[in-house]
Amino acid sequence: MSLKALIFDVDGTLANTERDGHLIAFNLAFKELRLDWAWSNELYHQLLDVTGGQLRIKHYLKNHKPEFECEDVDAFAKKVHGLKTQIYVRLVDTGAIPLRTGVVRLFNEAHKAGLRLAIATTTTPANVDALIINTLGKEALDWFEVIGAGDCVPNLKPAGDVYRWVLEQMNLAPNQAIAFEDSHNGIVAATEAGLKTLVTINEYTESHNFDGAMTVLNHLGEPDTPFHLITGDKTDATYVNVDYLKELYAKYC
Ligand code: XBP
Ligand code: MG
Repeated sequence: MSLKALIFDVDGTLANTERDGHLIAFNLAFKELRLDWAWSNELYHQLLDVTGGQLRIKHYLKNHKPEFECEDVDAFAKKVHGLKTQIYVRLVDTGAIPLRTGVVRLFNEAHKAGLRLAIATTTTPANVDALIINTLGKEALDWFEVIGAGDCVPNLKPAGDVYRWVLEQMNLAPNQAIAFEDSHNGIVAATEAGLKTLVTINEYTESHNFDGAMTVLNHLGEPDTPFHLITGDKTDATYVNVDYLKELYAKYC
């Protein structure tokens, strides 16, 4: 067996979309709907334990606004979330959210090396398209053979469904690919699908448990911006490139 594919999470892994996009969009949607809710960064940090925007809204209602009167919680969450998605896409369309360190370089190198690329996320498909188009250009959508998003499977992460779905679409076994994640829920999902994972942390996930990760880094790094190894075997690599991925693959997959 050899390494054939790289499967990327989106939120928190490709870009800091949670802090710079989703949180802002949720709050703007609340305002537009005249809800006197304002999620702070601290609260959002906690709410991120629940993946998926609609589920997050319902969780918030149940646990933080039990007095809120609503006949049909599902329909209400859908309405708020629909508006939030429109606002999020508009925000991404302004170019406000760059990709994280090393992401563009790694996509290019992997693409050139013939590795197959895919996405496995719990977010809404329109959000993924907007991020890719606005950071890499429309043609980059074709770099991703499969985009598995929140609408493809019944159970969101930490369930392994989206990773299993992506592997099935690509006709790959789990030990032919590597997953890229930033969160505990993400690594649990990838591991449940049988994948080995490289983790890049961010401000919301730095204290998460990443047991089972091949390696945990602060970011993917660049030739002039080395990554910081948080956990994992020592390596001569200073940034994540195809050679380093092959080194990890040979050791763990
Ligand atoms: C991402 C999420 C998403 C986003 C919001 O998790 O939990 O819910 O916060 O997206 P992961 P939507 O990075 O593990 O895929 O509002 O479109 O659901
Ligand atoms: Mg994530």
